[in-house]
Amino acid sequence: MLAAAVHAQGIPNDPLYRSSGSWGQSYPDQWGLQRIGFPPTEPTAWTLESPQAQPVTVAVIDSGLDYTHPDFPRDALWRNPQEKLNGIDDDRNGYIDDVIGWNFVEDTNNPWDRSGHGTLIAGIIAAASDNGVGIAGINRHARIMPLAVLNLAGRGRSSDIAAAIDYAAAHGARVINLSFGGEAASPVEVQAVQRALQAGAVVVLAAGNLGRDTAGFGLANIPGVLVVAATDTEDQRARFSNFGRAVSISAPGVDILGLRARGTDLVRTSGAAAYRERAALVGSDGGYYRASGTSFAAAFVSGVASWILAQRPELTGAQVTRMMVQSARDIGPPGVDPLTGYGLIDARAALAADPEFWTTAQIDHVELTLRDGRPVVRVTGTADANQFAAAHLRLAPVAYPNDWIEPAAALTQPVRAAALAEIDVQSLRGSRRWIAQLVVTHQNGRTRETRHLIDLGPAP
Ligand SMILES: [Ca+2]
Ligand SMILES: [Ca+2]
Ligand SMILES: [Ca+2]
Repeated sequence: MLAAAVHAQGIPNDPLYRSSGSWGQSYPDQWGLQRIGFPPTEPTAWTLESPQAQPVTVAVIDSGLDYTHPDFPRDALWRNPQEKLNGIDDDRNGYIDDVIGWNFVEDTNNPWDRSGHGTLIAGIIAAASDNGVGIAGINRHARIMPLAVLNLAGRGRSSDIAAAIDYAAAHGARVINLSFGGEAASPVEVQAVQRALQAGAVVVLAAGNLGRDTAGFGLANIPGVLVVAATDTEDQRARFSNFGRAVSISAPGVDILGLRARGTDLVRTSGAAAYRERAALVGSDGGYYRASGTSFAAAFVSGVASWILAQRPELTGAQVTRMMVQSARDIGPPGVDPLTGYGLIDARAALAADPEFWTTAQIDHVELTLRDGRPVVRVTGTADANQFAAAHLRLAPVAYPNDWIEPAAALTQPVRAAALAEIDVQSLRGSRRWIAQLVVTHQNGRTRETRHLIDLGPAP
């Protein structure tokens, strides 16, 4: 009864969840978890949990998992119900004795984590919560399916990655976490991700840590993939985080605390310069570890996706993806922006979101062209919603960003990847540089905006 009362209260008792400054920093040790809707004070998202919550399988396609970690619950490890440890491929899936997953790197049934990367991710999602030990994970209903594809250097063969994605989808993973950026993806990987999406999985992809635009990246540009950028404690895009039109959403990715796989020192292994050995270890027994990267931002999104599916198993992967994206809290440049996407993931808002609701405000490009021999600025993009009411395009001089003009008529019909407006250049005298703001209004009154710079170049 006591445990039930504690859960009803919703605030876990894990010491590193409640502490701050354990490595001399000014913020809570699990600041990221707290920032996305799970703070240690009411209202916290955990209090919204359904008493009928169901287990949810989450494939962590990564470096493996230390499944013996004392703060990783035994029942948070996925089990293959059709496989026995007997030297026989009982379920005839091509993998002998794959009782808890598979190690594609070593071609064994032991997805042990040698680098520590995958264990950090798994712990963010599913570390034991409210057990009085260490950290709290997001979702105590998550069942982690560890599929090892990354070697010590963090690299994986595309054939292994594709096979692991197929394995995850075939064995009922409702969430697939891919924390390896994936700038150059082979067609086999792209096709495997497309199959997983068609099978109804939520596919979460780290944007990557090169500080680059993800335009042209193989996996990031597959429609339906959730691409996650990393933010810092000020809700700013982390400097290392990749960015671009493909970014869907943001989540904390700086100084993130997780489980340390036994014997690992991830930052050292990844070759960071000026790293003092064991400096990232946390806890008297070194059982915890802190690291930065979009990998861990992706883990937060996977954790929230699985947490929503635990409460509402009837939802499709596309619905869960939409609920998280559409309910994200706007950060960075106003509206949808290429640095942070729709904004910071918000677990409470995502669970409460209407699974059908969506609005899109997107400016693809701006060009100077001629219409009936007169110079015009053509603004192309998408203004749409599941229940579209109207869209407005407004302009303000860069030097006077509050002096909005509305040089074109409001849109009363949705526009998809077509001209939103053609603005007579005559109406843009007075400034060569303008901020264009597209605001889409849903029939429920909610709005979505995005902005784009219009540069007319030097004065003629
Ligand atoms: Ca098998
Ligand atoms: Ca714990
Ligand atoms: Ca924004």
